[in-house]
Amino acid sequence: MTIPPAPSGDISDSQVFDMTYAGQLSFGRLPASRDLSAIDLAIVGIPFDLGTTNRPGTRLGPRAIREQSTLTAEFPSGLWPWDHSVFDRHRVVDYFDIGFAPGYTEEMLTNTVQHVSALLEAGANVLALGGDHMIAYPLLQATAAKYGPLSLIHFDAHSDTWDAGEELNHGTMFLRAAREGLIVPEYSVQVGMRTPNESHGFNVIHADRFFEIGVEATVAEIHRTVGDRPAYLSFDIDFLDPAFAPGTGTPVIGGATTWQARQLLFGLKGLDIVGADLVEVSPPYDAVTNITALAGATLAHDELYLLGLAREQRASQG
Ligand SMILES: [Mn+2]
Repeated sequence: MTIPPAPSGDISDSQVFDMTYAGQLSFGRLPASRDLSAIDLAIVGIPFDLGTTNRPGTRLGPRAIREQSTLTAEFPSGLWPWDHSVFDRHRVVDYFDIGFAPGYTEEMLTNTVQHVSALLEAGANVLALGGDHMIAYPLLQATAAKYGPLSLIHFDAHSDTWDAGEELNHGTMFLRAAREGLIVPEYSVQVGMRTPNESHGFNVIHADRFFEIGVEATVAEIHRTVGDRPAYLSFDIDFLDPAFAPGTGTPVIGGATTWQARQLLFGLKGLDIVGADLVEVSPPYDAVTNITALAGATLAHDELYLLGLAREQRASQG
């Protein structure tokens, strides 16, 4: 028999690409890059879970989201039902994970600020994958340094504005960020809360009220509150009901469906979203089904579209 010729080319070979269950593990099959001269949108993983007050495991979140993202990114025409592919209109890369020594929280904070600041200074926008919600704090530090005090658009079961003085964890960072002037409560909206806390001046749309007024009125209220101010979009996967997202550290029943979550995100078109995160996916509690990571990957992919549309809007406004 004849021995076939040696294969040529690299591992981006289309046959490998077509296999959703195999191949290179990056968000949406994107190229891995840290070339700051050629990035519009960067996916940045922050595998940190020392800020959680209950069950850990979100350090494994970025990798699990990347794995499920091969399903959301397999269609060349884009993620349904968006009318384009964000990958066609922007240079999107997977910047991969922020490194830090396990146990050294200060190092995570410093390294996150440094990397994200460098990306923002180079003109890119960042979608961060958690990690627990505490990672939003260094992200807000870097983003506010670039864009000024921010509106926060926050989906979550918890308000994360617990008053614990200087203590920084995944339930306190938004009050601390407000006190430090990184975010402005009056121009910020928190949606989905179903745990008790003071509002601290934020516009809080509790889960009960959201179910009462629905997606459309909630979207309208977000637009009214945020206006044309630069906004940071923070999505805690426990905004979803545990039926849709069991794989998270602090689940609370009575949350939204994945469909409602996506409708809410579609409704944010037109807002000047300059930074975003998707946090609190904890794969150890997501065993067998991976549905939490799939929800996380899909919602993160939606957030990427919002970041891209906001870039186009800023460009057209000169
Ligand atoms: Mn949270």
